[in-house]
Amino acid sequence: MTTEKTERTYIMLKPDALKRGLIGEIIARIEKKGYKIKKIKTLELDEAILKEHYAHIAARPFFPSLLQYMTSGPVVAMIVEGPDAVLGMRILMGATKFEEALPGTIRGDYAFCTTENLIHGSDSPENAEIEIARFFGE
Ligand code: IDP
Ligand code: MG
Repeated sequence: MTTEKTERTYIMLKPDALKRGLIGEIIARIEKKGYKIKKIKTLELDEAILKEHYAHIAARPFFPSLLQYMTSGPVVAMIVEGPDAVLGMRILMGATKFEEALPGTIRGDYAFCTTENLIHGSDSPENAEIEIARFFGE
C-alpha cells in the first residue's frame, strides 16, 4: 500500500541558475527523481509580484538585495508534480542557508551564498496552489 499523495508544487529557477548555466543540471535532477514537469516557462519578475511572493520576509534587512537579485535576469517557472512533491522538492533543493545545505542537494552542491541560492520551492501544498495561481494564473 502506498500512502503518498500526488501533489503539485511551484518551482522557480532563480536568475543565478540561468546566469551560471545550471538549469539543465537542476531540471535533470528533478526528472531523475521521477517528478513530472507539467508546465515550464521563462519570465521576468517585477517588484510588485516579488513583494507579494516574498511578503513573509519583506521586513528583513536582506530584502532589498533579494529584490535586486530576483530582478537581475529571467527566471524559469515550473509546475512540478509527483508523490509528496512539495516536501520531496524541498529535500532535493536543500536548506535555505547555503552552509546548512547538505551535499547531494541542489543548494548543497552549487550554492555558495544564502541570497543567491538557485531555486525556489513552495513550502506547503496550500502555498503551492497560491504560487501556481500567482505565476501561472491557474
Ligand atoms: P526558502 O527559499 O528556502 O523557502 P525563505 O525563508 O522563504 O527560504 O526565503 C526566501 C529567499 O530569501 C531565500 O531562498 C533566499 O534567497 C532569501 N533569504 C532567506 N533568508 C535569507 C538570509 O538570512 N539572508 C539572505 N537571504 C535570505
Ligand atoms: Mg520560502
